[in-house]
Amino acid sequence: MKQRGGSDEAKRRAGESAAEIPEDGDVVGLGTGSTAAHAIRSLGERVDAGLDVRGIPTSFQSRQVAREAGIPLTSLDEADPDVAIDGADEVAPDGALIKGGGAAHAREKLVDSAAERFVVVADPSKEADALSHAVPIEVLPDARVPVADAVRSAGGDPELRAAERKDGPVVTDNGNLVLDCAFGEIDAPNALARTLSVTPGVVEHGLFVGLADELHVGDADGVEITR
Ligand code: ABF
Repeated sequence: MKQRGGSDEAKRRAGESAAEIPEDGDVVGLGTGSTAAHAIRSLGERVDAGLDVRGIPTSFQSRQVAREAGIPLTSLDEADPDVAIDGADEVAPDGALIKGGGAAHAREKLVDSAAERFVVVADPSKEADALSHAVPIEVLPDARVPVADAVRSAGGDPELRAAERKDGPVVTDNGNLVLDCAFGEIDAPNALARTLSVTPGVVEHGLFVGLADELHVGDADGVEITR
């Protein structure tokens, strides 16, 4: 699995810390990315030891990790998550996030926002004084050009995400494309989020504002938890 940014040890500590949260009977949103994968594997060890939880994956990748870890799965059709554990690409001091580096942010936002408690797992490389990472926007394939125009009108610089291992674009689990949109430092994430949300053809964007309840940041010495 691709490792972005910080050390795998820091990610593992953060993931293991968050995996301690779920209790018997809980439904757990299972995030995407390498940090969330540590949480899923750690939760799988607790399931092995007798913990009774069900998971709701946020992507094909997290579904695979959860199946390998032996976590029984369910869906939003059946239950709302009590807890969701998910990674991030950038975390601001007020808990606003940019997500979507794994192109899974549409289902991540669905599951994370449905959860009673949304726990973000990260390493220190993700923390920033202000959000400035490019914002991933999942778009319907036919909407690529009009959405790119709308992003430019909003002051952004859109770039179609290309697949790493083959010619052509990244295609999401939902069959859509991703525009990575650089806005520089984002002064008003809420306003930008609203603008993007109402743009026709946008399936979902990676600004997660006002959603995170708790942040677990791992480093070489331990885990810092912020609520
Ligand atoms: C997902 O994986 C994303 O929303 C975020 O883009 C990314 C974080 O990846 P990692 O934990 O591998 O750094 O949670």
